[in-house]
Amino acid sequence: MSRRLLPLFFALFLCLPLIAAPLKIGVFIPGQREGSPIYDSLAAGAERFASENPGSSVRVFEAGFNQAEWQEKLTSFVGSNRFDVILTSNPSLPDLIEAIAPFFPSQKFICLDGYKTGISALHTVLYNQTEQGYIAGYLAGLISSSALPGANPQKKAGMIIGQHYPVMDTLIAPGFEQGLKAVDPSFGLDIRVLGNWYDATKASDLAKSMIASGVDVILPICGSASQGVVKATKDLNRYLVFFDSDEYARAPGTILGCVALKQKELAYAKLAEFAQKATPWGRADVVGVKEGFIELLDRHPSYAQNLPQSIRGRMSDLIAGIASGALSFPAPRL
Ligand code: RBF
Repeated sequence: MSRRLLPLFFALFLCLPLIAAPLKIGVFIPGQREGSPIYDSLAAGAERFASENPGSSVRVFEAGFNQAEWQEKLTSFVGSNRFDVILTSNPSLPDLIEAIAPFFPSQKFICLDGYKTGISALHTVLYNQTEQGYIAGYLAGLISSSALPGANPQKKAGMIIGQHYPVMDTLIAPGFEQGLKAVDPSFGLDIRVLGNWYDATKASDLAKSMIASGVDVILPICGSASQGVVKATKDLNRYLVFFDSDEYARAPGTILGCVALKQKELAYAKLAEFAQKATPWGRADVVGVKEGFIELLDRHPSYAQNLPQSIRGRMSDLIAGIASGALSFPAPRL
């Protein structure tokens, strides 16, 4: 080696321990990627990580809608492949992971949208969905109380949910209701349960029936079935607020606000942390607006075009209050 190259060689050698080894990533989707942005963004975050880290690979497995099969499918996904880490997302996954972890002692798991402490093979990150629900509820309350053409004087908002689950019943729905009542304590919340995460026809019927009873703003949390809610609400000239991702383009003028989770960014960040061997195993974290993982998408042209300045101003004040800590929602524990 020439003398001129020697310093470069030593510099590279010293840097080597800092360069993370390529990762084999398994992404377990408890449902389907299509139509559920929370899952699609999870996989997209892993794919971005792999594309930026040469030698890394991602395998995405969709376990489908039959929840009774998830345990077995997770077991065979873990058993049939040698992944450095399994990345997943769902509040019901930590319990399934806890049950199978003892059979795969070297397997590590990262679960977003879940919460469990004390499992040394598992790190979870939950979104503060009381906060997310509150932001969506406050916006829904302002829309319903406004002079917009689809709003009526009745103080009624709705949710169409895939099923009941603890995060829904103790964080999201109470947060949404609190947000509505912060606008006007007389607001009532009508919650309808679909019973699955894909039946768009039934979801459309539920939306129509809610609208007939006086609901003028709906928050759908029902996976790909939300297509039916969008159609019914658009046809009947009422309004939607959305969770999880940027949905404005699906029905401009009907979808008036989106309170997004930065799931792709969180998936990417957690894989980068894993690659640096810095994952806090056994720990359950909670993230929200302050940490940058919950965001009201208020810079989209649709938002400014369809909402009056009076509503946008009150929403900016709310977000500023949460960001400064003036308004805070206790970090939930499940
Ligand atoms: N959300 C979806 O968007 N699509 C789904 O298929 C889906 N399936 C779920 C299954 C179970 C058992 C549970 C507990 C939640 C599910 N969610 C689903 C809701 C998801 O975890 C999250 O609460 C919402 O996306 C709101 O952020």
